[in-house]
Amino acid sequence: MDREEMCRKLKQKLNDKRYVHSIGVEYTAANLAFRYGEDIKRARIAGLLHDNAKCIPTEEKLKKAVKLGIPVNDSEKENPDLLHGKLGAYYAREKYGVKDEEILSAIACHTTGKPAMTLLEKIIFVADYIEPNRKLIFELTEIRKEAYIDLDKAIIHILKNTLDFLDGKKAVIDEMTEETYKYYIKNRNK
Ligand code: DGI
Ligand code: FE
Ligand code: FE
Repeated sequence: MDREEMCRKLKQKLNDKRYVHSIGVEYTAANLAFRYGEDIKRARIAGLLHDNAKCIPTEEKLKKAVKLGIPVNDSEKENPDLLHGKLGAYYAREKYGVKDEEILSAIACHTTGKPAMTLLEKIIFVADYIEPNRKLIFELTEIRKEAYIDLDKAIIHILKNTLDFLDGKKAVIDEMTEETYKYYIKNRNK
């Protein structure tokens, strides 16, 4: 499927704000790909499609994941919006014709990250957070700079902010978010 067709389809699935965000992640991922030597086309596709399942109603996300045989953990049951990455990877394959497993896995893990991410996974994780349409969240200006200097440092900074934010609102923290943070504290730039 070419980009134009992907965009047409995506636009039907997302609200305007989410669509604009997706285009922002596409271009930011392309920029990070220039900087770190990732394939630009793959970075763009993963960025464009990363949130394709975001606008499915919350309870539907859970129902669809169960129906499709996607493993659902306790924190995802509690907060089914966390499933939009895994569902998004499924739809990218089935509805957008993406066959590249690395693109699919970058979509699947973009919300929590995971230990030992590939370069493409890291790029999507960071691009999602720093893209230009994001409202100015805490320390975003710094994180944007870091992203182009030291990608792992930016990942740690993003996870730290997310964990603090979730702690502050007493949200259930997914074990993968926690594990990713611990992993990158220990294994930064290894
Ligand atoms: O889909 P986006 O809004 O572009 O970004 P995202 O996929 O990173 O999702 C961000 C949301 O996910 C944000 O509200 C924080 C939340 N989140 C990230 N990790 C966890 C989490 N929520 C819970 N409950 N637990 C987590 O571990
Ligand atoms: Fe997302
Ligand atoms: Fe996003």
